[in-house]
Amino acid sequence: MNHTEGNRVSRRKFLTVSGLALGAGVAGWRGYAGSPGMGGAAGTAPAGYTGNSGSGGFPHRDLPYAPDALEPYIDPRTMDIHHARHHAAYVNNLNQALEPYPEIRSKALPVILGDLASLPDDIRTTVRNNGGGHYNHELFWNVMSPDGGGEPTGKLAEALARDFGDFASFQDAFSSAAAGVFGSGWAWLIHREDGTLAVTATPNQDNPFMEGVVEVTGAPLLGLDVWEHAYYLRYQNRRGDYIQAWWNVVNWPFIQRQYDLITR
Ligand code: MN3
Repeated sequence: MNHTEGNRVSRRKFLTVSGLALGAGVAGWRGYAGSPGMGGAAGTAPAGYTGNSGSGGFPHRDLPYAPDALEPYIDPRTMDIHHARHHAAYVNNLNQALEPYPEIRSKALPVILGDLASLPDDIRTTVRNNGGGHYNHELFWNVMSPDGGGEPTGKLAEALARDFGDFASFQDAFSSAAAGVFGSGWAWLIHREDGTLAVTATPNQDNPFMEGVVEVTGAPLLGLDVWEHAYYLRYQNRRGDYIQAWWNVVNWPFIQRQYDLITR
């Protein structure tokens, strides 16, 4: 592909992704989340693109596998506490904050997170922290699998090679970003609005949808939780060991499906 063609494709992708991630109404996200192939492992609901279709608030879905399924890389007690307590608290706090605001609550979560500036002052920080927390964790459970590890194939593999040189270089960049988070936060592989892939990191529960909050925005494809609650029981202070072990559970087929949907 020559340079001109590349630019044209990037512009088309920009329109697609910005429509899905940030600019469009709920329908765009619902359509995306409901597309074939978006189901997570074990037939769970579409993940990572949390839509809220009911009046009861955002649902806290079950893990898509048993808490001990990611052994020996992540221990079951960590998985259980992380999902049933930490993640549940984010969901509850988010729903509580949005309870008086049914119009906001009816939107898909990426749409809400993409425009935090438009929220009422009294809930903006709560939604940033807990909406981010909910989104990030739902994605996190689904980018992992007991059948994980290895490398991606197809269009995603080509894009990683295009933007990072090769898979190993991408992995190094991602691991370095995760290791470099000071305190609590996340490392990300994102699809940027110009069509390129990038590795970023965010503090706390911020995520790449948060226009005006994070430096580099995009649609998150892969996220790694490096809060101590994600690894301390087994790894204590050895975050680097956790990061290296985690590659063994990365669910590349799921991530590839998301990438294919974003870029089709
Ligand atoms: Mn966490």
